[in-house]
Amino acid sequence: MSKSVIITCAVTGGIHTPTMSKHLPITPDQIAAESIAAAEAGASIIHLHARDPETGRPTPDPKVFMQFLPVIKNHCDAVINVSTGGGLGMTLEQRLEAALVTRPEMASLNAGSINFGIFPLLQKHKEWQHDWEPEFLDMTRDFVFKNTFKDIEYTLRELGETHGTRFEFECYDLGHLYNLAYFVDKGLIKPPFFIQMIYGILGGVGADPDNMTHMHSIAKKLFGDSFEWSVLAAGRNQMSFATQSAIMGGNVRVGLEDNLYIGAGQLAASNAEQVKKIRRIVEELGLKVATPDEARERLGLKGKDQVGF
Ligand code: KMH
Ligand code: ZN
Repeated sequence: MSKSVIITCAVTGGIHTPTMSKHLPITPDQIAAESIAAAEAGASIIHLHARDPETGRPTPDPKVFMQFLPVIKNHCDAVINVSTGGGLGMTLEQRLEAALVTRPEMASLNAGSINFGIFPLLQKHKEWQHDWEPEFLDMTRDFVFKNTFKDIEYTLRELGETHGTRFEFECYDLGHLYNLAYFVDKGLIKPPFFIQMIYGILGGVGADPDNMTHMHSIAKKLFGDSFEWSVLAAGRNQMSFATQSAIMGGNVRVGLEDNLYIGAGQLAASNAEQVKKIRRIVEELGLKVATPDEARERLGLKGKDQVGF
């Protein structure tokens, strides 16, 4: 019997900027409303970053997170996943601050360092709402998204061991699976763990379907049946890669963090629109969508009542 498909929705992220889409949620109220609607549409995990309500710039400030996390928790059952990726350019301490304060059921953990190039997005707009937007994108020509073994171990210990938070392990390339295998061998990552394979970030592995089949088969060799896996692809490959993952027995991630569009040249009006689309696809394939409690059970999460918000 095939397992149900866990839909994660990453509602705002720290990559896209306000000029790129008027539908990108910025304020705590917008982030809460988009998250609750995505959960109602079928997302069982909501992956969250925070933004400065005035400028839309990614912020690590736990006080901003605390303006939307309790609202989401009180209005839906979805698993809340607090990003430790934050915004490009933040220190690891800044990136971890909100998760250490809020002790969520789940947090992202980036499984290796990469060049993280989002500067090609500069070509899409001539005018920007805020000065920080083009500066932020341009900075990534010379930017390494640093996630060293020390950083990963620190996060596993301080957030995982200390607070019982479990992780969405973000793997942007094949080598990141081997980084995880090192920590599995050390006993710092225990099954069932959740691997998020990421395709199409400039600096990471490209969005070629062969890369997914290869990464999946290497993950099986390294980890056997002890892991759950999910796929996100940046930009226009989002839905086709999510579909391929569902067909191969994996889970899926959608949301405006990863892609602002719903079809060619057509901006998504909301996160829920993308969740509904992948849900339709999954159900048309004859598969079921996982409930939040099914996701909790499969990923070994501590429970909604064990968080710090
Ligand atoms: N923006 C995605 C490509 C994180 O939040 O830790 C990766 C991500 C990172 O979701
Ligand atoms: Zn993220």
